Amino acid sequence: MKTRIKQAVGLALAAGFGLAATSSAFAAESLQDVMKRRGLSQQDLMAAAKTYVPTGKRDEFLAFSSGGQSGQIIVYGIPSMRILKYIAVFTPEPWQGYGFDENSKAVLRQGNIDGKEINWGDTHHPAISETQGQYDGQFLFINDKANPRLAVIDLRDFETKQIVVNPIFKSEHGGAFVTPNTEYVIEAAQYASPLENQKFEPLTSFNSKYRGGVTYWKFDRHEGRLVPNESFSLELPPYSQDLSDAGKGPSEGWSFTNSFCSERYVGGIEKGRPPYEAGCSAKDTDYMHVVNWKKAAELVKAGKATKINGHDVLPIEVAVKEGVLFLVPEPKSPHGVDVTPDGKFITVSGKLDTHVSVYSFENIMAAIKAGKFESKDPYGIPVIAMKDALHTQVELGLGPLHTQYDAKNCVAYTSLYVDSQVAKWNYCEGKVLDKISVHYNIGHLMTMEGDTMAPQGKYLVALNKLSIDRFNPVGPLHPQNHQLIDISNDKMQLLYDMPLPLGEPHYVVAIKADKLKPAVRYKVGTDSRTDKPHPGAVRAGQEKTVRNGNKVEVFGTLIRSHITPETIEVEKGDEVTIHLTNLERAQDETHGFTVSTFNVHASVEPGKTVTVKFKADKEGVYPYYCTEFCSALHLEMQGYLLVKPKGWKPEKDASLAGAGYTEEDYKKTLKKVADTQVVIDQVVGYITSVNYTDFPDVVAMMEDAVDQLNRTKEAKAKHEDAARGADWDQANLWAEQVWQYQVKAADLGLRAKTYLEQNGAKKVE
Ligand code: CUK
Ligand code: CUA
Repeated sequence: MKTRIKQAVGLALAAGFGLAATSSAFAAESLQDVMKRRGLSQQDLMAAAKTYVPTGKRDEFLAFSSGGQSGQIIVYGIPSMRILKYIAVFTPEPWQGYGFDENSKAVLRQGNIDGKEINWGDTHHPAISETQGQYDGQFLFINDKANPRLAVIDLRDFETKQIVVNPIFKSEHGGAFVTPNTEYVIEAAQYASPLENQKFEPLTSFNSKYRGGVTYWKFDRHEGRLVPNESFSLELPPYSQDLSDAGKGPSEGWSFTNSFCSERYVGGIEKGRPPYEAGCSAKDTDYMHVVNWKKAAELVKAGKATKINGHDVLPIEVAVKEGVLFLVPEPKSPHGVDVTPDGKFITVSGKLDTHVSVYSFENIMAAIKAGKFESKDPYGIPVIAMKDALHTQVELGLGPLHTQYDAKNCVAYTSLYVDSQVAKWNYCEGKVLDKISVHYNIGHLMTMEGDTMAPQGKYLVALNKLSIDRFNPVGPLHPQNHQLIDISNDKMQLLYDMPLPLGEPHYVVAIKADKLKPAVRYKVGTDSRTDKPHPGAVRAGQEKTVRNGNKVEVFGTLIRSHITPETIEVEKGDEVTIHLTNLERAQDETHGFTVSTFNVHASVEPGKTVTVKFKADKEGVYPYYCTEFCSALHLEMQGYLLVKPKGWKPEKDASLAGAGYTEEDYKKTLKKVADTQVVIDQVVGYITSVNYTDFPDVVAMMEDAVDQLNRTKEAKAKHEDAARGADWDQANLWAEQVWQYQVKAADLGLRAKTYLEQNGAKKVE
């Protein structure tokens, strides 16, 4: 019997800790042998050594990549390039229950536009919250270009907490970019449209009635939410606004937004006019918008804004009069606009120009101060001459797009889309330092914390649009290719190709992993989407089912390996709401929950309470079960939803058929229970002999174990009672239940013991 217990416990232990196996079979093979067998060069080996993260070890940086059209965020480690998580943002994600339980649905549905459900997003630019221009690791923001929206993710649990819809745009692109203390999250429009909601204007009124803009979303760091009624926008001309960046250091308080198609061309090939791409790149220059957002915010506070769709919009006229909006010409069809770490310069890449242009913030300010403008645009906005604003221009190659910065002074990296290269260059002196080829058609690139005031250097990731023949073919739709490049030396070195098979990622940001402090469990009864106590939460023993008219509300719990309640009986047509609280406190003890055919699913992490809701609109028997392999008796984490015809009554007393257990069986079970208790006592003896109270994770595991053991009392009383009445079925099954609780307690105890041994627990006297 004891072996059986040990096996059960050992199984759980192995599952929990993933015991590493070492094989001596490979010891006979030398490194040279492996290189030969696999056709690896010295350089391959060097690259492998720079990226390989041994089992059990962790990455130095965590990257948050836009998931493109998947509407999600992809989290991976650097340098290993191992994918760690998908964060569901604008798209339902069944594993995490996102969009399949009521609490996450409430977040997803905040993204409805004019009452329409939207179940996808085109994510482009993630941004990590900053304090004094440096990543603080608290929050993450990301935009949806297609349906102009912005989302907030809390990095304490990596969950999406809020989606806001832009009140005046119909598309957007220049977001999310944060101000140096995350007072605001910047989001600029892309394709101009009338700002009033559901307003039709013909394209012939493009110049007069269509508008672009930039929105400054107020962020409440304490609440961890954007505050729509303290947010505002600046009306901009119908130039297609593109990317944005916030000033920092000397340029703090200002922001910069690119544009393309400032020709305001509206196509019309159907009417014999030249197509968009011809009309939108006719002029040699477009405009960079230069905005004093600090002063704009004050003007809005002072009541100078106009309400459009209930949202504060500062009109162009007011912005010009008050001196908060200026334009600077930039070479043809620019894309990235990237402020240098010292905040002194702004790098702009013109897609159709071979140069990057480095603008000097000081020069721009001098021109503004002197009132030195070369002209006004058709909307009356003063235009600063390019030559007055420029610091330098550097010829890099074909199709420069985006720029990131190095830890080394004045060193920048720019992606060259057409050349499929990364250029390393010096923006202070205006010279090229190195180039490396990537595969193929690079869009964004990213260095570690490379858009902050304190870039970390070390690695660069090239986000290649195409992978063509790099990977094993998987049909006409190819993965994207994120290539890891070592930038710690003068020459860049390509280290690794990572296929990314989810959406088309645009931008990615990477933060030092030790800046993140994610939780491992929730306070019991938390609604993780509001961060507040969930009204449907109950503690162990308080589970109940409440009927109110045709509404049935279940307050249930989950703990290894049991769903309470085990049966839910309703009538056809009832509206069923099931709240589930995961009572576990152990790390990584998630339970899932689904009910057959009702399209609901919840992922219930330790401490979380989640609600699923559906209409029981068809009669029948529907199993529900835990969907995560959470313990050896996971499959037994089950129950039945019985949907009865209206007014149904049982024909006779519905006692369940007997299983035919004997007194002998009962005694065997009692022996098993006694043996298990010995194991538990030994483990408890060890744990209490060391300083276990110094380890919060162990304390949490012990609380869970005690919870389990406390439950044996009631079951014990029941089996003893049944035995007195010689009801051996009941006696044996309740004794088995005692053993179930013991096994779970023993499993937790052994996990705790291993943890203590591995983390240097000390004997106490
Ligand atoms: S964008 Cu896609 S490559 Cu949306 Cu930042 Cu440049
Ligand atoms: Cu809980 Cu499987």
